[in-house]
This record gives sequence, C-alpha cells and structure tokens, in this order.
Amino acid sequence: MEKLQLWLLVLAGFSGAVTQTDLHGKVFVFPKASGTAHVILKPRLEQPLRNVTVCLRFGCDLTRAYSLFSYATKAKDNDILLFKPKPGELSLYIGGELVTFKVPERTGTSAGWVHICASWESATGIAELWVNGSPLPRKGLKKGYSVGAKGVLVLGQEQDTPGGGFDVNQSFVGEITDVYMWDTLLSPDKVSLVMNNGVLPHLILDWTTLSYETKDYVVIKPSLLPVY
Ligand SMILES: *[C@@H]1O[C@H](CO)[C@@H](O)[C@H](O)[C@H]1NC(C)=O
Ligand SMILES: *[C@@H]1O[C@H](CO)[C@@H](O)[C@H](O)[C@H]1NC(C)=O
Ligand SMILES: [Ca+2]
Repeated sequence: MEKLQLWLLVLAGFSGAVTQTDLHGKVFVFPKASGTAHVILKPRLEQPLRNVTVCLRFGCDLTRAYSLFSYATKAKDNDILLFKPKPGELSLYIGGELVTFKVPERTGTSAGWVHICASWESATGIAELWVNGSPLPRKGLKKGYSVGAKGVLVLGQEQDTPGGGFDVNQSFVGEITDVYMWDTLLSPDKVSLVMNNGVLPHLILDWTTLSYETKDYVVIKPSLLPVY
C-alpha cells in the first residue's frame, strides 16, 4: 500500500511539464474543486519588490472563498495574495496583512467574468484595485515593506507554505487568463490598455511568454470569450 502511494506520488511529480509559451487567446481551466490542482508560474523576479501591479481576467461562479493569485515566500506565505473571501469582496494581502475592497459583481451577458488589476506601492503603502478598468477607492498597508524575491507563485490554490499548504475549500474553480505582473504602478490609461490586451514593458510575468508548470487536473483551452 505504501509502495503504491509512493509510486503514485512519483507519477504525479512527472505529470507537470515546464514550458514557456505564448498563451494569447488561451485560458487555464480549473475544472473542479481540488486540494492539488494548480499552476506554478515562474516570475522574472530577482530583486525585492517595492512597486508591484498584478492584472488578470477570471471567470468563476463560486460563492465560497477562493484564491486568485498566491505568491508565497519562506518569510510570508501571503506575501502577495489576491483572495476572494465571499461575493462582493476582494482582499489584497501584502506581507501577511490585508485590505478588503467591496467589488461590484457582474451581471448580464458577461456575468461571471471580471478583469482586475491590483497594485501596491511601498513608499506610501497605497493599494489600488481596478475592476473592469474602474478604480475603487484606495486603501493602504505595509508602508515601507518589500515583497520578497524568491517566492513561489501559484494559481488555483492558496499557499500556506511555499508551494504547498493548500486547502480544497480555498481552491479556484473556473477559468483564468491574461495574467501579467509588473514592478511598476499603472496609470489609468495603462490599465485600460492592459484590459484590452495591450503590451507594456517592465514585465515580471507575461502571458505571451509564460513559464509555467501545471499540476494535476488543469486544462489549457482556447478562450471562449468574445474578442476584447
Ligand atoms: C516606485 O514607484 C515610485 C513612483 O510611484 C517611484 O518614485 C519609485 O522610484 C519606484 N521605486 C522602485 C524601487 O521602483
Ligand atoms: C471543507 O469544507 C467542508 C464543508 O464545509 C468540510 O466538511 C471540510 O472539512 C473542509 N475541508 C477542509 C480541508 O478544511
Ligand atoms: Ca496562505
């Protein structure tokens, strides 16, 4: 029995493949709740971060809590975390602290799909959250802090240790696409550009040259969204 389990673990370890790919027009589908399925992204991050912006587009109809973007270092498991505690709220964690924004939920033809950009500036601690291109009133946290450089970046699960400590009840079920990260803040016109798939420099993470590794049940599919 133990031998079989070990063998299954070995197989699971080989199921993911590291690749660098242009994922334009593609999505990661997380088809069902799981304590294991996730994607590890490899950011180009050598220095601690004092300015950071993360943008992504996601489709999800969960009403429980779930993780959208989890960056964990040895020092702080929630060094950068975008977390949906419940409908109508979105939390940004920096260095283990959080601010929670009240977010409008989408209705109508594109119900369930949201584009978000979250940014944080160490010098002021100011955190911004943009939902479908509109800025929410700003908040502040972790003034003077630096986000660590050697972390693990995961989609689909919330990390409590780098690369692990997942909780099935915080797993993501749905689709994620257009994931980008910069070591700068974005002006309003830049956020609009990104939402419409424009390209900006200073990328730490680029959906069009993405280094990633999928683990367990995650499927890459062409996007079904209309051209945006
Ligand atoms: C962070 O951004 C501010 C502008 O918001 C800039 O003045 C500062 O030099 C940046 N710091 C780093 C380390 O990039
Ligand atoms: C997940 O939630 C279910 C239902 O609330 C609960 O029974 C279960 O113990 C939870 N699992 C974990 C790992 O927290
Ligand atoms: Ca955590």
